[in-house]
Amino acid sequence: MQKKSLGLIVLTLMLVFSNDAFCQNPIIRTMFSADPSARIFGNKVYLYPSHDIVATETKGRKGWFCMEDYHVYSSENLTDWKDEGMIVTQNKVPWVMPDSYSMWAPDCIERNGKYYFYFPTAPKDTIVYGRGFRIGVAVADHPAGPFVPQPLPIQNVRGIDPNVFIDKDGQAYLYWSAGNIYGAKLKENMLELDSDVDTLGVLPTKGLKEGPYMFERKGIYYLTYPHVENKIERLEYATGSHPLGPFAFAGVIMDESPTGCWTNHHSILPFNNQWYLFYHHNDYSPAFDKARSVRIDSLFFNEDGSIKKVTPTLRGVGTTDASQKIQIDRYNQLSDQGSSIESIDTLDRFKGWKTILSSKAAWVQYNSVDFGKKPRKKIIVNSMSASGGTLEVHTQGINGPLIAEVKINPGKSWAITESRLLQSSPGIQHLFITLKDNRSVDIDWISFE
Ligand code: FUB
Repeated sequence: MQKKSLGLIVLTLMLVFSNDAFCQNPIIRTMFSADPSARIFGNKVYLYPSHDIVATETKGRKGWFCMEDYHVYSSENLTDWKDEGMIVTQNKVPWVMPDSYSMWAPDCIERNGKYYFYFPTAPKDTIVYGRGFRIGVAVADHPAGPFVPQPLPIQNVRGIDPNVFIDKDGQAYLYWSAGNIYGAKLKENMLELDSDVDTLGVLPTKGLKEGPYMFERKGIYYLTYPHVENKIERLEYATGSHPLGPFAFAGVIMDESPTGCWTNHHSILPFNNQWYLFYHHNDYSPAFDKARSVRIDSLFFNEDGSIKKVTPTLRGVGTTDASQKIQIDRYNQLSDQGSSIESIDTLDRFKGWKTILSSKAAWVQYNSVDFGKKPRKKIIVNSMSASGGTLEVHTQGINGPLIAEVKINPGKSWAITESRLLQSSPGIQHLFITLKDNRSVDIDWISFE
């Protein structure tokens, strides 16, 4: 075999089997994930989402939320996420109704070296607990478990979407929802309420409110929550000077989903001097909005402490290493004409997306690619084009420096094309990929060597 083709095979295998860094949205690409609660424990961010699955005749209720367990994920940089495995499952919690598939939005917090995982679900003893949701706790010595569920749910709490906050003075609070948002003090043991339940009622009175998430910044307590102001949920917040309020409505964090995903659910945290919003959207399930996926975008504050509205992006956060597969379908911007994004395989949406450039001068912009210190020599493009076509790659702007011209051969299946770079600059670059003529090209990913 010729050296060149052997090299190409090795490269292809490396790219196929490498541990991809996915800083784009959605961030979990192997299963559905929703209701993200992100926490910093040690030097890592841990993500505790719900785990949507699709109901069948024998599993859950068709057309509705269906969740049987929870996984936890960890990351040191918000871009590489590791699935640490399943931590709690419905039929191994003593008080939970078997096969109820109702393991909804959870949260987790650390206190004195123990990790407390809070989760809402349906109890099996409806005579004792009534119908509807209760909230349980599972405890671990490590953020990724193993978690041991408590034998009974928390007394005097009925509802969903638990959220826990520990104030600077060490007092812990539990928040949850049941149409409205409720809050109470937690005992030092983190397993029992230590006060009456407050309805946090100065929020908008009309429309469902759920998914509370409390945080404090510069003495302001932010009670953030999804609310149905119109037809579907948007993320809002209220502020106060005490963890149990009173709170005054302060604004909208994220508008309703432009494609109609009915729920949104979030958490907010600072990491390495930047604030982030974790939320969800039904990226892998466009026709069914109860199979959702976690996203991250940056969040910013105004001088007065108010939150700037976050516009959801596909690009997400962080930089992308130039030598990895750069999924340009998670773009920053697309040209108005001649460009589109489609699933690679509509029967298996977890295969991801492709960018289609179909008319002359159509373009896609992908920001923050890290070229490191050494100059790169070539670009690798995984693409498909029935007619063959030519791509141009610019940096800095559509008319910025031309770094590559890639001629794609005609073909009916995905193929890798390599081209020498015309020039290469170190550091972080924004990429602009343009179609040179009218011959349409589908692009799966690009990479630099
Ligand atoms: O995931 C099930 C429910 O959908 C959550 O508990 C709500 O917050 C909404 O996201």
